[in-house]
Amino acid sequence: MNPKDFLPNPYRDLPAEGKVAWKAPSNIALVKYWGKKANQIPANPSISFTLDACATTTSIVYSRKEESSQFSFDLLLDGRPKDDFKPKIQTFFERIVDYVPFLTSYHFKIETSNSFPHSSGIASSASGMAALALCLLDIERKLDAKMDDVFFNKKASFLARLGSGSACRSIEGDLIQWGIHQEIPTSSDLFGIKYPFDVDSVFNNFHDTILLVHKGEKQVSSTVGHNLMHDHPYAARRFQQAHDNLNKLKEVFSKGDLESFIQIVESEALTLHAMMMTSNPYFILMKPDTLEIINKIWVYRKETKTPICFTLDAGANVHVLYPKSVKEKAIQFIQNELVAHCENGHYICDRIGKGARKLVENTQ
Ligand code: 2P0
Repeated sequence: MNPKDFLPNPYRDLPAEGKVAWKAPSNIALVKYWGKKANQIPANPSISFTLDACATTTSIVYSRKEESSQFSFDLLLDGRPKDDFKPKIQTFFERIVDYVPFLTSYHFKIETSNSFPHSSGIASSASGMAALALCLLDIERKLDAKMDDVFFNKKASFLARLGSGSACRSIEGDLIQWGIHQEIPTSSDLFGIKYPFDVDSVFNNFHDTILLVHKGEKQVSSTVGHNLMHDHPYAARRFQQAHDNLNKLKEVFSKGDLESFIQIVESEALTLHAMMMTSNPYFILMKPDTLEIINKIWVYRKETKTPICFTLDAGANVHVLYPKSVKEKAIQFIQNELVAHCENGHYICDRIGKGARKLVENTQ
């Protein structure tokens, strides 16, 4: 497909008003997206587990306004105006208006809230942009009765990507791949797809316990980090490595090979942070407690042979991944040894999820 396929036919009758609401989950990448080209095109393919508990709920009440090229919207986070988020939404609207041209015909009241605590260091951009994209596309679906679920999910992912790259992996569950890969014929740079190959049942019920090591704002945003991959001395090799790791995962997933899964996932996490440490300017997002946790996981795994591993996002928090079959042991270990490294002892128990869901029937 190409971007033109997402341009709608001219609208006939725009309703006067309406309401939509969606809940979209966050996701955690196994093979990481780090580096991008123009128009939110990823420099390398990635794959992620869709999460369940960490999610954003967004509702939009829309009402007709005078036609003009200006956007008009209010933004509320947890019921309070959140004006510092507005520039990001404005930029998002500018990027997607060609694909959802009704944006200039309405005033939107956007209300949003996250299931995870404020400033937890968990990025809300993936779930937030996914929920917003789904609400907007749902408004368009009311105008185009022919839009089926397959196209709806593709276009929602396409729009979400233009808000935040990783958001395109937060529409569906439970294993989502994004970015062209030679061995995955249906893969696309424009939207995420459900992983199309066999996946052993050991991966069906994976858990992700997120250890909140550092809850403050990070010193370098992901968008800045992505841009530092331009002219990065190791960029070309890193992008190739992501392709190679996706190749290796095909057999790992089909065979349920947890040992190789752990090796690839942990290597991806450390490579992501190695890219940050070797960019110009260089930076470090891990904290001493991040490293303590990693070392303890390694020791525990060696001593007990429990298939438990870590991955990292662009921050200091640690995602501890393990299959459901070892849940009791893993939680015990986390509580006994790892929680002490979390800020105020805080952590979030999450697991693989099935994707976004609609909350309120469109009332127009
Ligand atoms: C990922 N991350 O694959 C990687 C790994 C963080 C670490 O994608 O600039 O918020 O909005 O496209 O998607 C975070 O970057 O960046 C990210 P933008 P995004 O999940």
